Amino acid sequence: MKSNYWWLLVLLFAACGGEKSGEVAVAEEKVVAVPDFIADSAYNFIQNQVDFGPRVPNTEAHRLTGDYLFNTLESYGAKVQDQRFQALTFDGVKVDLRNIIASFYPDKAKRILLAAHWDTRPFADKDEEDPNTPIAGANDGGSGVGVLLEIARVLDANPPPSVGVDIIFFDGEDWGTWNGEADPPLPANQTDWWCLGSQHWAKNKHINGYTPYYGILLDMVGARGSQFHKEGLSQKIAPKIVKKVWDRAAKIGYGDYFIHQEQAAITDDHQFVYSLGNILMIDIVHYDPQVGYFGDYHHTHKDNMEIIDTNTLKAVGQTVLTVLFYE
Ligand code: AHN
Ligand code: ZN
Repeated sequence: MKSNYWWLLVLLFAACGGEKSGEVAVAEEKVVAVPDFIADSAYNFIQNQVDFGPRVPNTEAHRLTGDYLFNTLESYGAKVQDQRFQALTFDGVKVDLRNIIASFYPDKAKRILLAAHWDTRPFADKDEEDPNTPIAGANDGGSGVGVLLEIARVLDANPPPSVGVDIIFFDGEDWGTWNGEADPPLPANQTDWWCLGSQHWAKNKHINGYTPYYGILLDMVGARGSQFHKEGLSQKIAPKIVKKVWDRAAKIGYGDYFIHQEQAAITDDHQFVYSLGNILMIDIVHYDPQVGYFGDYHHTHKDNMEIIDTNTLKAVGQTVLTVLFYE
């Protein structure tokens, strides 16, 4: 909150200075009060998920985590809905899946959709020591949900933004094909082995004709030292939204995290929200264009609480929150 008053003073000063010297004042953006995103709180939301154990579909930890997410969103005043369905994994398992959909200020017409996946990968196929056991998924799964739960908490505790906000936790994102192996043929009603929840939701939206202004997906947004480049598909379908988010990050001091450089397009939930659901959604995802892949913890047992950093959570959370309040 302090920083908002600071900006106000700077603007007033700039405006007065301009008048005195007879210069034409540059049109300044109206200052909006943006609440604080508390990174320690987001961290705790990640810890709570990890404490349930791996959130692998068809397990008790997955069921209990789903209830925890539903109840937590409801406790922050959102109207929350479950979307339960079944899907088939690449290795032939029929999984019971659950998308969790929360609406804040459901009567507002202009809406922003925020999303993350809440399931975790059932194996650690890129781990050299122990590839056959499920990962903790602190960053891959946990971090996006943790940031969005903190945004939900902040929305409840503060005067609302002008826009309505929907938060979707997609299930079944991360049971895709084993690293390096070819995709088996798909069932008729599935487009990909990854992202089962977003595929289902995009074809069966919780509200008929639901058309948010745009969407932002968060995936792997909590690791120490992460940088976020402009993901290829996001940049292709919604360059203005990407620019808006990256410019906002720079403006509030997170330019070291949000890099003005494009990276390859990746398969992630935003792809299906766009291609099957016709909604412009961008992806904020930790992907290292130098390495040409996700971080070294990706789909290994390194993806635990030790790699989570509140500075990264703050950069992403405060940026997304600020974008919301400026809409
Ligand atoms: C690819 O592996 C190319 N896409 C999967 C995206 C993903 C997995 N995000 C988190 N885990
Ligand atoms: Zn993953």
